[in-house]
Amino acid sequence: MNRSKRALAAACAAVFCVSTGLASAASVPSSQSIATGFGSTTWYVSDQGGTGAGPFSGSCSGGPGLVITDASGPTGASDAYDHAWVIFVNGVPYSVGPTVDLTGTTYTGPASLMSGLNVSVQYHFVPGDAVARILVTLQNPGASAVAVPVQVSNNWGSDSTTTIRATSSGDAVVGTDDRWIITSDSYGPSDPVNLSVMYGEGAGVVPAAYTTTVFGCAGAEGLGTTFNMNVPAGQTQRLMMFAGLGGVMENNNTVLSAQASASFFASLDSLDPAWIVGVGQAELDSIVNWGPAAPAFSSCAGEGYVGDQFKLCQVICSSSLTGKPITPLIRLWTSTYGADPLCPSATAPLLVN
Ligand SMILES: [Ca+2]
Ligand SMILES: [Ca+2]
Repeated sequence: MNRSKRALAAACAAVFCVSTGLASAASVPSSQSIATGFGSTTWYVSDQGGTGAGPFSGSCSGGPGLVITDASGPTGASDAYDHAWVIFVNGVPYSVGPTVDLTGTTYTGPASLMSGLNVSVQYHFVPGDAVARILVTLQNPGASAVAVPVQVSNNWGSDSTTTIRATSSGDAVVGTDDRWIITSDSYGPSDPVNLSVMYGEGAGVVPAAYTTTVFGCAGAEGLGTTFNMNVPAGQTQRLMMFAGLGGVMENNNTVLSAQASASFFASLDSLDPAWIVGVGQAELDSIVNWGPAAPAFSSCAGEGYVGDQFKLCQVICSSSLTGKPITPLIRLWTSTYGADPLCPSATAPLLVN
């Protein structure tokens, strides 16, 4: 977790943007194992996530339902999940059927009419980190608003030894004020550490409830999340969530690294650009569980900087484009002006860590 890693990720994101743009869409069977190349990180997906009894009861019976059945973290530690990231609409699991689109590491299910909404779910498995992005699209084709609960159900591989290691509120207790939650087993950890990011700062829609008891699958320990949605007629709303494994941005399996990584999942501005690759502006604008991003940087002059501040802005921004070391300049900026500088090369503040 350091600036160079983050800057590198941003640069890779730009390149990857081009490569995914060229990657051809392919219709593939819905059962897939997707290794992302970040250590041994591997995600297993299928359409067997049904429980027979809704999101937070029943069992992993294997009925229709899109699911990340399991995942291995960057170190190769296996058994992150016993079925997770199943999306239920009013208690019914979203199912993709026999085939899906797989473009690069982006797995996209077809739209399915559920409770009056066209629902689709996409999993994007980030190549450079042990991170999955879960994007739920709810499109209302009707003439009146649709109010419906959307439930997200995760059963942990850590089973009866599940331990809540950290939450974004600063304690080890799960509450709806928690944007993210880190759990693991009570060993080394042995199974991959699990980071679950359910919403961002400034969100218009946050979970109405969390439960740590879900459907049974080698125990019922997990994280169940309920969003009470209300999608206006003719409109589209989206929910974006993230899953992290092990050290998340580091190739290890420590709670400390997962916790350091979690701090980057605060807002649209702090997210690594690589994590939202492929999500267009219109889609970002429709995401209701993250607050809007800060206005884009225009230019040093356009920001209204004058004198020394204008000159320092120019040096930092031109150096950030050429890759020269800029940390001392950023420290000077931050200590003088009390905020992180912004540059056109970065969609997020240039954080000093
Ligand atoms: Ca379990
Ligand atoms: Ca908490």
